[in-house]
Amino acid sequence: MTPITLYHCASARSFRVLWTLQEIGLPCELRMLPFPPRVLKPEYLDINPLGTIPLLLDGASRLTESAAICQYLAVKHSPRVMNVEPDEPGFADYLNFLHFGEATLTFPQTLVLRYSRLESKERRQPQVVEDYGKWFLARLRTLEPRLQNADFLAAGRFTAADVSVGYALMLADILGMTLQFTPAVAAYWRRLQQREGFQRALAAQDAAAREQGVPASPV
Ligand SMILES: N[C@@H](CCC(=O)N[C@@H](CS)C(=O)NCC(=O)O)C(=O)O
Repeated sequence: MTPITLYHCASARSFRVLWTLQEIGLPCELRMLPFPPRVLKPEYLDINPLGTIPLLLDGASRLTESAAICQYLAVKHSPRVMNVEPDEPGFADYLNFLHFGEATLTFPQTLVLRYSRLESKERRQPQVVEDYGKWFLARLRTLEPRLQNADFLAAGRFTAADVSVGYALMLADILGMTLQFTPAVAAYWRRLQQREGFQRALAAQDAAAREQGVPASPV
């Protein structure tokens, strides 16, 4: 059987996929790229014209959206564990938070990252950083009441929805925003980081980055 191949940059959104693979215990060929690949590894555009990561190849299947890939892996390989089935009470919450992680939380973070770190000094935009930082934190706060009453976001267990939202918390940590987390969100982030699957994903990206001569730290 052809192994699953994941194209990944250290601690970028593709970490969601690596984390899911580690939680499920699925082997993959991890191909590390420098960030941004379209500039630092232009031949990657031949494989993925979008130039973005993640890219997951699984036989004839080819996916480029991190939340969709987590859903794909969970439904195929982890029914009733990482995936929540339609007949379970947490199904709607599961899908909602799986997509909330990327579409609602990571979107404003991307603007913060870009205009505080990725752009050249002259093109940085402190107002954008402040406005979209507040936007992110306001949306994140909506999780507080839910996490005061539950350890995880859906179905009373750790699922791919937690990976999706958990990655947004990881990116917020990289961006230095954890002091602004509300108490239950902060405790949730501590809980997620203690998971063996999360630790294994960090170790796997570090080892692969070293072996492949790619930066192991995020931008
Ligand atoms: N919605 C997509 C976004 C993919 C994306 O924009 N990835 C970023 C890294 S976090 C990227 O590859 N940026 C490099 C670029 O746009 O050139 C997902 O969730 O996977």
